[in-house]
Amino acid sequence: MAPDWWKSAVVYQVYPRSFQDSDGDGIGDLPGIRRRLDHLERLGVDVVWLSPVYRSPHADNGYDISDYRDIDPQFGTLDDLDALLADLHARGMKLVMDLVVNHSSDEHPWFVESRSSRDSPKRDWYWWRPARPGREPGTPGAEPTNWESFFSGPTWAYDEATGEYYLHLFDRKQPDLNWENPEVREAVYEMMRWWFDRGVDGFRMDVINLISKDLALLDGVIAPGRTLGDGSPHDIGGPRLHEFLQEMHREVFAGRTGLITVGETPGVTLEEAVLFTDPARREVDMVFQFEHVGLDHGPDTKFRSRRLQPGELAESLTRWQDALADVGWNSLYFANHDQPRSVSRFGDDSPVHRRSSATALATVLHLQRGTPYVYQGEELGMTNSPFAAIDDYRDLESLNWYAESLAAGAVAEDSLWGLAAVSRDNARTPVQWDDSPEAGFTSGTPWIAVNPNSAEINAAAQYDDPSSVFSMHRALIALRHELPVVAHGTFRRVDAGDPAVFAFERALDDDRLLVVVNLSSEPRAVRLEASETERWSSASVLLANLADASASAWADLRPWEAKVLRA
Ligand code: ISL
Repeated sequence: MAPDWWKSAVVYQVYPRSFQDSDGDGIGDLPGIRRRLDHLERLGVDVVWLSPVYRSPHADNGYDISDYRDIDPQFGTLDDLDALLADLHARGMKLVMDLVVNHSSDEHPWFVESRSSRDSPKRDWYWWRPARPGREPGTPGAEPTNWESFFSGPTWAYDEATGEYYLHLFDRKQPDLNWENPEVREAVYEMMRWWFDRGVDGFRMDVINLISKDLALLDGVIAPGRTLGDGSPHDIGGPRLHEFLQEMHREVFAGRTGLITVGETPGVTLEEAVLFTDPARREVDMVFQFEHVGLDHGPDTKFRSRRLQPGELAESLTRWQDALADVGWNSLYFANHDQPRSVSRFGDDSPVHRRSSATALATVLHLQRGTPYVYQGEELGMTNSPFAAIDDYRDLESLNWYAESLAAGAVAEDSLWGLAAVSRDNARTPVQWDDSPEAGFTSGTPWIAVNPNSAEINAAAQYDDPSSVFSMHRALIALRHELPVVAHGTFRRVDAGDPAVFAFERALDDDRLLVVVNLSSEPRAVRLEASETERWSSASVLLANLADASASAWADLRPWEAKVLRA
């Protein structure tokens, strides 16, 4: 197997809680996933990335781990995990686990021991600090820094028993591990080796660019409208980050083959992404960048989002394609368990345009240079959920922000409106398998409501329909496997004379593809330069999302029309 086999692979993300329930408790589980492997095989994906299934109190749906070497009883047992791994391998698919080691759960024995006393041998495994000089410990404003947590409120929790604060960039139940301590690093590496010895094929590394912090722990700037400071310049991309990743590579990956690693790196810049993914540096194979999923965020909070202008998405994607053209590698994604549904956000989920916009987005997703990630339900064109009341939501990020905004005087309807477009729960409703009650997800009551459009949007209705969103993803995935130009070709944006039209060429040796996509709900004219018109004059249609696509590169496009021409 080529060391860069993942360039022609497609990854499918399973969010286990919402994939398939097997025992009627309303929560998806490992035996449930095993039951649905036909779906994944039919789709044609190569790798399954499993969001966390480890033992956890589930403050953040498993991103708060209390035992890295066991499976949470909600999801099954280690035997179930081994069985899933064996099933996937038997079908030629690989399994990637989620590695959440910026923080653990506060219920992890490491943290329990760490908080037990200031003299605990594990005290230094986490970030313990005294109150700000001159301030009464435990009172508002006495936190060691003014940083705001990703999930609202301060990043420091006061521990009365020992009179100090611990750092938590996320929830207070997710204390940050201290990577400065070599014992912490060795414990993580040992755990990773343990999973590799068990047979897993890689890791998706949660917020891996947060593991090194600037030891000065300086206050952050307080933006207009906020009361707490922005800690990100001090806690993202810290001074020892690349050193830690290279050490991890030496300690865990050296001598192992056939693996895949992807770092989740919020706020990563183009320049840093090249450093992370330059193979010569031996850090990770690729990273998730966040530029395109931040374009619609409001200035002070993602919950005051705006609709993108035509062209903004394509421009951002092009920048990343160009920056990693020679060195490094992109991960391609429009959706995951933290983002709203891609068809509702970047497409148009109204009945007229839902299918065409979902397939147009799929065309862009799969045909760029990089490794595509499909998030469960995206291959069906699943939409955001019409949650109406705050009680419909489950995610702590949404619930905390709602409470905070009401406390700051916001009107409830406005805050609900903010949540509706952006809440992570949009992506977490159960997968819609068929038109039966609860969409075939569970025989019980689902932990979060099934989207009421499941009778219309579901897997069973799409398998045999060649025009379905599922069929389009399947065809695009097959194209990556069949044509080296999709996996390995160069990328070049082609000016189509209208910012809403995303046109790009992929080329490898003599093979040339032209991808032309109308990323809007209106018809668009295509105006190519004369040299391009000539270049594509004898092209034919390889794939299209609407019937009767014209083979002319310069033909006008219908709303959300997407086509792939081959020279
Ligand atoms: O969704 C976000 C908040 O607006 C992101 O900033 C998200 O918190 C960030 O991408 C990190 O995500 C990862 O780590 C979190 C976890 O809640 C997310 O589910 C995970 O993907 C903490 O482990």
